[in-house]
Amino acid sequence: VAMQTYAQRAAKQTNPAARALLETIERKRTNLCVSVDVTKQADFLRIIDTVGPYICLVKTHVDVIEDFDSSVIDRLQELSAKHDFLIFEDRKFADIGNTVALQYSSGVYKIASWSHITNAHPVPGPSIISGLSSVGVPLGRGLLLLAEMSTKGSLATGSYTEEAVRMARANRDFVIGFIAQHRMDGVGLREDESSPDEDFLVLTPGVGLDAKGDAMGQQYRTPREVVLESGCDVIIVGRGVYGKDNAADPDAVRVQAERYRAEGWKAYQERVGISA
Ligand code: UP6
Repeated sequence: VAMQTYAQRAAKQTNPAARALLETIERKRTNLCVSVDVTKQADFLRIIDTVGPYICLVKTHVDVIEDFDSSVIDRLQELSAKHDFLIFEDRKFADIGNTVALQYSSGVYKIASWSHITNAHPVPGPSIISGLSSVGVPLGRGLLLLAEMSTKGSLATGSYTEEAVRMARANRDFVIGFIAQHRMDGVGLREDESSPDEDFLVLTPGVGLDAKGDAMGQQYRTPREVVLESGCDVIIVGRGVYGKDNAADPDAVRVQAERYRAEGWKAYQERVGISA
């Protein structure tokens, strides 16, 4: 699967969010997702308007926006239509099925009503997928399981990662892939199980070209390491694009978004053997 083009893979997806994401990647020739972790809605919307042309997906943490009101979601959806990208609320659900169904559908944010893709920790077991899918499947949404994390000392390794993949395999209508650091095809198969014809999307945070990490355990790898060497499909970049001094300067943000888009796409072309 890692050798196939995004277009070839799009055609085989049955989940609408997975298909739309792969089609968007192919149409816009970008596997860049920008993570916009800022606390003011004006900054949030300005950065998204700037990076919009260069991304397939925007990743949000809406609960860090201090001056949040529902108009932020209206604007976000307008930008999604204007620039042709999907929306991924990085909610990292982690509770029992009944609670996550409420958190996903209700409350201040009503995530399921606007976020094409969201994610969950597999730690509660398969019931977290049942809870979220009861809300998300009728809306055509997709779920990513956190099979690995980018942070130093992460506990999501080994048999935990393998069980996450097994949970995904059992829920292919809703689970479209993983937040992980490597491709997961065939991971966790028992000896008596034959290799299924499966295509999980792998979206990878912890991507940076200028830093190796931060002071709080984050670890960065380059787009080339992530896409070419580890076979991941989408690079998720936050502070590398808007970080430190850039956030207020749209030109600086644009330059970084173009740079990460180019690096991610070059690594993909090399992986599937397309000459630039
Ligand atoms: N994120 C990680 N690592 C994970 C999972 N999620 O960094 O394993 C998320 C963070 C943040 C973004 O919540 O929103 O990806 C990374 O931001 P950065 O590029 O600024 O470090």
